[in-house]
Amino acid sequence: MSTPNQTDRQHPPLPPGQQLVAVGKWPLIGERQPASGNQPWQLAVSGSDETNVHFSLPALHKLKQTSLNMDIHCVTRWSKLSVEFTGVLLEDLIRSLTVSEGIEFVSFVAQSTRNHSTSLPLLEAIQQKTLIAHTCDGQPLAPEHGGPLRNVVPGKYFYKSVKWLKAIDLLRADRLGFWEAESGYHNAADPWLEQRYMAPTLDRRTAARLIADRNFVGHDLRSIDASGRDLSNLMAQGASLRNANFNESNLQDADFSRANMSNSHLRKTNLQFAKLIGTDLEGANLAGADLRGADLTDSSLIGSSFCEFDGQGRAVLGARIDSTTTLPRQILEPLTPDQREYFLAQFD
Ligand SMILES: Nc1nc2c(c(=O)[nH]1)N[C@H]1C(S)=C(S)[C@@H](COP(=O)(O)O)O[C@H]1N2
Ligand SMILES: [Mo]
Repeated sequence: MSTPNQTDRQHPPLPPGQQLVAVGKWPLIGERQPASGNQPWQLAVSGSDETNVHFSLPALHKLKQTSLNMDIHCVTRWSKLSVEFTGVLLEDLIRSLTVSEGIEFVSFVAQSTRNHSTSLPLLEAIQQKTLIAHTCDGQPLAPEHGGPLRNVVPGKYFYKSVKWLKAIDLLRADRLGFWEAESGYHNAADPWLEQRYMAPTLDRRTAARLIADRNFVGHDLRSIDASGRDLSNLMAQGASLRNANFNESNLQDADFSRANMSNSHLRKTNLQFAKLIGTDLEGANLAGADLRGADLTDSSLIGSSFCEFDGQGRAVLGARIDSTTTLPRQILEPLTPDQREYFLAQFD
């Protein structure tokens, strides 16, 4: 399978497992503001034969400008179609430079307290039409979305697009980005191939022991397979359970307070009286889960699913809630419209 480019629309409009945000919505993901400093804004480029290469914003505006229309696909399963970014193509930016011998990768580095970055093979970044963008839909890029400058990479999950871009490092060896290292997000990030996560790092013996003990507290159990298990009363406060598979498991009375369960698989799980307080459930699938008595106070639900629909838009596998479910209405706000409607129909 190949990655479609912007003019190739024979593919379905949405990559697998993605759902559309409401018109006009653009969720904020990850860091919310740049680290202070870098005023007036400067973009540094390393890895060329020239020394000390910097571009000010006015200097970037003097280079050839390109506008491209792209679809945003977040790894946490929300998509926003047709956003127009304007700026300088990476290809045009580095054309004026002599890239040093042996360079094969590019790292995009943010002005960020955690030194946020992401990387790609240089050739791929160029082929994907990576843009150093200062303008979005005709307006200066908003600070919360990375203004004054971010890179955008059409055709990759959006974590390859770094907000508050301060440096482009041309490298001989790859340097894994923040989310790729921290969360196990796939380094290739092709949404059409659903390259969301690298292979699990957890060994099976450890996983089996933790499952037997029903104690996940504070552990890093990304991508663990705990499907079809009896895990009632599981203790999992603060655990990292990104992409964990709990499909059809019994999680009655489990405590997932403050756990990271983004993109976890909770289809048809029994979550009766489970504590999902302050839990990150972004992109999680809870279709058909039993949430009676469960507490979802302060959980984060960007891109989460609670219901599957048939071809006619009828709810076929909805999560079960009732008056004993604690689900404050404001936490439903970031759900996609069809998912929200499913709940609102339950409340009536
Ligand atoms: N500096 C910085 N850039 C970042 C992130 C971040 O946390 N810090 N998160 C990434 C992720 S995971 C996504 S989905 C997009 C979100 O961009 P948005 O907040 O404009 O929607 O930014 C990407 N770039
Ligand atoms: Mo993301």
